[in-house]
Amino acid sequence: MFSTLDTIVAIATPPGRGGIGVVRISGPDAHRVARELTGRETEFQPRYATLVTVRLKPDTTSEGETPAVVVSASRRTNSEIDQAIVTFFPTPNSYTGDDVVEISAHGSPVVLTAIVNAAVTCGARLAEPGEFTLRAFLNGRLDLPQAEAVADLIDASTPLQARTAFDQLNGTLTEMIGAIDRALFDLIAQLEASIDFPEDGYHFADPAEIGDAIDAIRQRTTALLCSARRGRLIREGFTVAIIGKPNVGKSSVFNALVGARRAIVTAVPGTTRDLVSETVDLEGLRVTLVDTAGIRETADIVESEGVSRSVGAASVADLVLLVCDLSDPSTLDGLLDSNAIVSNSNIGDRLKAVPYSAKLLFVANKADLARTWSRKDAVEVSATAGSGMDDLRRRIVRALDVDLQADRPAITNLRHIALVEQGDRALQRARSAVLDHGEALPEEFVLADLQEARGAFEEITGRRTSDDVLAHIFERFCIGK
Ligand SMILES: Nc1nc2c(ncn2[C@@H]2O[C@H](COP(=O)(O)OP(=O)(O)OP(=O)(O)O)[C@@H](O)[C@H]2O)c(=O)[nH]1
Ligand SMILES: [Mg+2]
Repeated sequence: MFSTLDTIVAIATPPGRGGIGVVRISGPDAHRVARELTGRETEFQPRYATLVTVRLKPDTTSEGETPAVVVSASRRTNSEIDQAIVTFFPTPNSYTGDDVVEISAHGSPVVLTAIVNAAVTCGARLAEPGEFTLRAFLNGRLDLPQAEAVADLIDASTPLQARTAFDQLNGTLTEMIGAIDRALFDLIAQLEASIDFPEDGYHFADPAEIGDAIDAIRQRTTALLCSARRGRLIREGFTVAIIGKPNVGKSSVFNALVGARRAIVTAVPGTTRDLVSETVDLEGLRVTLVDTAGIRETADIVESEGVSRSVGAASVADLVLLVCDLSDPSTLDGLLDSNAIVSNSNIGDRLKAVPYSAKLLFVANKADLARTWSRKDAVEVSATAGSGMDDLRRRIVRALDVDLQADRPAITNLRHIALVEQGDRALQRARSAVLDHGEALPEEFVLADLQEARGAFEEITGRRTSDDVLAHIFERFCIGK
């Protein structure tokens, strides 16, 4: 599956049109393919921008025709695709570690596809998604967290996400895991010596010393795990569901937060039937807003399904915005009992089904109309006039309770978090084995736990990762990355 022996090609820039588009070729034949594509007699100078004319191979200008040995002047002109800049990065100093050629042509999908097809005719193979980065990993140019950081950096939708991904690409996490691994290695070596050479006095590996050493390693794992929740939220973002009775202005609040007329707004109660979601950047946090159907008892089966979906969306959200209408006190009815959304009314019952582990933010909309009620804990806004929206954004971020000023977390990815937890549990077991046995240190037991911990950390960096895990990680990438 993971062959690195052939030469791969793909468009590395996003689909669509632009000033420049880049075709990337990587592998042992990259340089030859580039020379054939450009009809160049001499070698490309490494890491120099060289202006070239890219052309189709003569025998590919018209399909099925006998390849012409002598190319006429007009045929040669016909076969020219574009003027481009070629940059050649010889192995090992390239992105993938193989020979890499990047052809920067004009950013037209037609031109770029023609260049890719021409490269295939010259012997290159179309790259699989993530295959360039996979090669970088297999060639030791990046470790696994760094390869994963490439995908995160490309996917980032807020500056904070981009910075945390860049830290990981720079090796912050790699360095922390490396330090843990080195400490574990020393400890394991000491215990193994104690088992293997008891007569040399190693036998008396001091339990207190071993215990202290494990504690020191656990300090590092605990620190990593402490920042993990914040890291995961920065990377994956939050879901905020907008809930309330029909016609209170949920879709209007949603549109105002998104900054576009994304959801349909009408004066007819029951306008929204399905969930509508959109991702926005709120003070650096990636937030997926979900607009929902107004909650009421209804005989309409479409609306009723919509109401069920609203309840479902509220139950999985990190934060629920409960929207009510300041001009209509009945929009509060049955929704709130002191601070929680609980009541005996039918509507309240539907909402009672929502496990409100999620936080709740109370939004009083239509502040531009005559006020019929007020609540201290409500954020007053007018979605149509735009008043109070900045305050609402701030309150949402505050309610999500992420400290944006704190240091950027080193660990953000669920796979890494699970493995650090696994390593930490093994360390805890090793620690209790040391404690439980006092002076008679059960080296074998402690050793087995420490080895398991080490295995988990090596799985993070990719030193011990199965093909399945790799395939899963690189599936996330798109072609050309
Ligand atoms: N005056 C005023 N009218 C508003 C405001 N927000 C929404 N409206 C009006 O209220 C009506 C309902 O707005 P929507 O945003 O569709 O309400 P909704 O809660 O999504 O309604 P459903 O989807 O039917 O549950 C529309 O006529 C809006 O123009 C506001 O802040 N002030
Ligand atoms: Mg609506």
